[in-house]
Amino acid sequence: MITLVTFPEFFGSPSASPFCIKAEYLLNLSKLPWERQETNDPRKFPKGKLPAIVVGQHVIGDSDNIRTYIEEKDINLEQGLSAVEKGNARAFIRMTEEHMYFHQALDRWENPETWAIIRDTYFAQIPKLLRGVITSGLRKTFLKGTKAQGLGRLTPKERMARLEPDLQAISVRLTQTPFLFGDHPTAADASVGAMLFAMRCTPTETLLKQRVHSDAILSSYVDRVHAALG
Ligand SMILES: N[C@@H](CCC(=O)N[C@@H](CS)C(=O)NCC(=O)O)C(=O)O
Repeated sequence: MITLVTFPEFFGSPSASPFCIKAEYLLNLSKLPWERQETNDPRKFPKGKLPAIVVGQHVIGDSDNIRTYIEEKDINLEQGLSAVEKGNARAFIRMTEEHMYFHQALDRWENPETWAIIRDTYFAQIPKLLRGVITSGLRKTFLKGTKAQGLGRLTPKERMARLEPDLQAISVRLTQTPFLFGDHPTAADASVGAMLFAMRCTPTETLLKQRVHSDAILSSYVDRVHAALG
């Protein structure tokens, strides 16, 4: 049996991490049996991050490695895609995970109003006396990383302008077919659907949340991917 180790549910989405949601979607797409184990502490998992799967004695961290594990079992997560579509799918996954992810995470961790809610709900299990110190350390480290990455230097409005072409690229595909590469979900939908879901479940009305929530194409896509793979 595969055990998926994941951050817990977050404001109506299956996990606080879009990568954990993606892993859940990939496992469901694979139809392999699996069970869920929740933790808030990723420190003892590979690279100190989640998701990870535990299979017997093996611990496999990173959603991309989880995908490889599934594909090594001769399970096709891109059924029906041509070589060119597979190349395009890879580019969509990279756009989502290496660019859109930072927008999604900044939307939660930077905005003081949103952050206060997350600190006092998501991190509520940390005793109140310690919570402020621990969580502000986590936040400081995260924001420092986004300054180095670059997006952390932009205002929320500038970030929205930077993100818009990515959202358009997704939308334009979805005007053709219900999923990114056809009538059925594939690995790219697991990444993109999970990231948009994460953007849509931010607990305050940020520009980013409103953008995804009010977009009929994107929002119905989030629901469709979740209905198929959640
Ligand atoms: N490339 C990794 C990214 C995973 C990742 O960034 N996980 C974050 C949550 S979204 C994490 O575990 N962060 C914990 C930490 O940095 O302490 C994947 O695809 O699984």
